Amino acid sequence: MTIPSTSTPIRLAAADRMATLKRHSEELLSRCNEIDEHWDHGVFNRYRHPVLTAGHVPLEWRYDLDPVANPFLMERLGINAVFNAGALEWNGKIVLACRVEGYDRKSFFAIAESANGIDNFRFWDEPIDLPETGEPDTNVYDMRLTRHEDGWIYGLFCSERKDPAAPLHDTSSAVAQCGIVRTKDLKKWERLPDLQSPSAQQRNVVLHPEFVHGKYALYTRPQDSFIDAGKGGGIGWALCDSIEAASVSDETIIDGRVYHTIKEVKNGQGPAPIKTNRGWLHLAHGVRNTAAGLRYVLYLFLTDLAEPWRILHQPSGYFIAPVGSERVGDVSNVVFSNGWVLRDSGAVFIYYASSDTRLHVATTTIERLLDYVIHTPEDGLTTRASLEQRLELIRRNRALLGA
Ligand code: M1P
Repeated sequence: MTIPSTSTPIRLAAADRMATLKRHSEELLSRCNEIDEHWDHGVFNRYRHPVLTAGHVPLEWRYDLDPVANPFLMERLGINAVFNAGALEWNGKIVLACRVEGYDRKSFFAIAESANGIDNFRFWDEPIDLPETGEPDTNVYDMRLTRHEDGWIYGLFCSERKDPAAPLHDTSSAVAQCGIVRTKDLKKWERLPDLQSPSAQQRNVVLHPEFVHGKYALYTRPQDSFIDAGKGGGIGWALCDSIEAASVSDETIIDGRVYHTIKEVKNGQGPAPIKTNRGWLHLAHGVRNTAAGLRYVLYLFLTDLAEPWRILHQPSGYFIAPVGSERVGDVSNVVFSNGWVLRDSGAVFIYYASSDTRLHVATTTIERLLDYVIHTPEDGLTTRASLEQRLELIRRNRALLGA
């Protein structure tokens, strides 16, 4: 059968559609974001719209714009989701190193930039051209950006490969390890060897911004198997002599998993901690099981300035949990964050993804976060302890109210 050449009406229809696609894309990209006034608990602001979605990805990354090669103007390489982003202030703007996932389930990293950090995020011309090691990554995701005192900006991310030990019928078992890149300009990235550690699996590895005892310091997450923590888990702390051949032998758990808490099943460090006058402020995610599957929430804790592995304060419960439409997506009931920025004004922008699908911002101040982390009661670990915390609050309030 001979295939007819594309007719003029088809080409004109494609041109029309291109104009419409461009208009819709520009409407989405330039949409203003506003604080959600219905959300008011004094800790942080939520916003009406996500800051980045699959729809924000440039059309030329998805469509073949050549009318001869693609006469129907079909999307050739669709984008499934934009989520889990590392964050940095860069030339007075906010840049996000996003996890962009194609229809083929593979992720890549791409920088999106906004002047105010709240709306009008636009991707740079091309995704990050990430070099490989000698062992190709099947997938990469969740880059944490750290501006290290050695002068480099590091990106630590998860590199996933099929488990070479898996039996033939097992097409799912994978090995997760920590990939490392560094840059000075966010454009040219140098790949360093993956982190070597005693753990079978490593995800959520984060570089501490300062040397500790003259060494690079890492937050790790040792795990026995790909999904479950097994006997491992918890946020680990490890030192290494070199970042160019990063290797750790000891991982000390500084924040473990605990029964009947928001981090019962697993937890992981979020972005690099923020240095404050009261200590290092950490954002992390905690995971528990429910009859409907895993639930991921975010929590905060504060560690000692001189001993960043020593926890000083850890509020009970979650700091951010998915609400409303955030609860639905490819992996529902998930919030995850690997990026936040402290601005000179004291404002803190927290970039969190919902349900592995889209990216949001929450804004607050460092003053509020420190107040929250220092003064929110810790988890008493029993229902009686929780009840006593609440009774103490109620009775103090009733006395204030003269009741
Ligand atoms: O699907 C939720 C998250 O699951 C993983 O996080 P963790 O290793 O803590 O289970 C990551 O794959 C993350 O990207 C994802 O958002």
